[in-house]
Order: sequence, then structure tokens, then C-alpha cells
Amino acid sequence: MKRTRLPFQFILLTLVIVVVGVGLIANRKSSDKSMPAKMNMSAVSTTEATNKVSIRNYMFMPETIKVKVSTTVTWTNDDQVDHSVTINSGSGPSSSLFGKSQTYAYTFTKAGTYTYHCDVHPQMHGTVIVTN
Ligand SMILES: [Cu+2]
Repeated sequence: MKRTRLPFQFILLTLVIVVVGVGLIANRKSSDKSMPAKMNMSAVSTTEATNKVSIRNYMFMPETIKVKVSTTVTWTNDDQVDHSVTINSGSGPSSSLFGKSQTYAYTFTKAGTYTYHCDVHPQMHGTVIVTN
């Protein structure tokens, strides 16, 4: 009799583990859903009113900046590898490759939204919002 009861208890225990496991996974999924909201908030917080951009870990930081017309923006390469600041289209910042601790400066003379990238790392993107 004991031998037939043990497997039954084992099945019950397994069921409990499965139910708890599904609960944990469901919890994780619901916390995953809240992630995009958090990420959006951090994306918003990277928009700063500054004229200085650091290039670090293959990223322009802050990724989006806001400046007034006639502001000179300076990019500093804080990476070990060369990067560029290259306007996606039209006129705007267009540097050659510059290396560690070097800077590139560009003065924005017209209001607009300028999106740029790095020539050798197309995944690197940045934006300068220029207002009057
Ligand atoms: Cu780069």
C-alpha cells in the first residue's frame, strides 16, 4: 500500500511545482510588459539640453540633445576606437573619423531635427533638435 501511495504524493508534488512554475512565468511575462514603459522613460531622459555629446560604448550620449540656433555642439570620443559624426541626409555635422579623446565640433545655424550616425558603426544613432 505504501508503494502505491508514494507515487500519488509524488504526482501531487509535481502538480504543485508545475502550478507554482506557471505562476512565476506568468509573473515574469507581466513584468516584461511593463519593461517597454520603463525603457521609454529612460529614452526620454536621454534627451538633454546640452551642447556636449560623449561617444562611449558605441553610443552617442545623450542620444538626443536640444540646443538653440547658433549653438556649437562638441562630440568627444571616449571610446578606444575611431568614430564619426555623420548627418543622415542633407546638411549638418559631417566629420571624418576621429579617435580616442579627440573632439569634433559643429555649429547649427538653422532650426530643425538633425539625425546622424557613425560611418563605420551604422547602429550608432543620434539626434540634435535645434530650436529658435
Ligand atoms: Cu563608430
